[in-house]
Amino acid sequence: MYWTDWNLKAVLRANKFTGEDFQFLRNTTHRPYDIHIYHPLRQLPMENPCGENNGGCSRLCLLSPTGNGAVSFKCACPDQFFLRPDNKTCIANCTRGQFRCSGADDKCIPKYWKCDGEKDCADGSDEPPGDICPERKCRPGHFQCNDGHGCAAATQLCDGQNDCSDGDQR
Ligand SMILES: [Ca+2]
Ligand SMILES: [Ca+2]
Repeated sequence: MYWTDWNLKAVLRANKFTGEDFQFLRNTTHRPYDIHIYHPLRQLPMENPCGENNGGCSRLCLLSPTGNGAVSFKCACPDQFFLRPDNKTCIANCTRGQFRCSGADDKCIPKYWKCDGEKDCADGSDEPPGDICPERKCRPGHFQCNDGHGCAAATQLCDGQNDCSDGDQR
């Protein structure tokens, strides 16, 4: 038998016939409200179309009943992403003020994170090697003015104060 105890703040178990094998399964910080049982015998036998390769979905694979007992699925995307017409792949919905990371890590970052000296995309595409980024003179994470000298913190961007000699601050 398994139960929750509000005084002990724990999930417990014991033999339901003899009371033996009393055991703390887990101590909890708060009073545990209920417990859920997951066991293969409690599951309806079914094929899991999301089980292999995430159903071919790039992000979320959601199961849904069909009505005739079979299970269907559809791909879905988190917030700030939209589903491509292939109904499988999610694309980051980047705005003009954002930079799109390439590679498998399709996400949007603020444009000024590009060439800011810190790797923000998993594949580092925001900090490309070679001469694409101007030489860094500012601290990592700071905006570097186009003149190559001035630096501005994120809080100084577009705040109405000109912190670059050329006035360039996106
Ligand atoms: Ca960066
Ligand atoms: Ca400013």
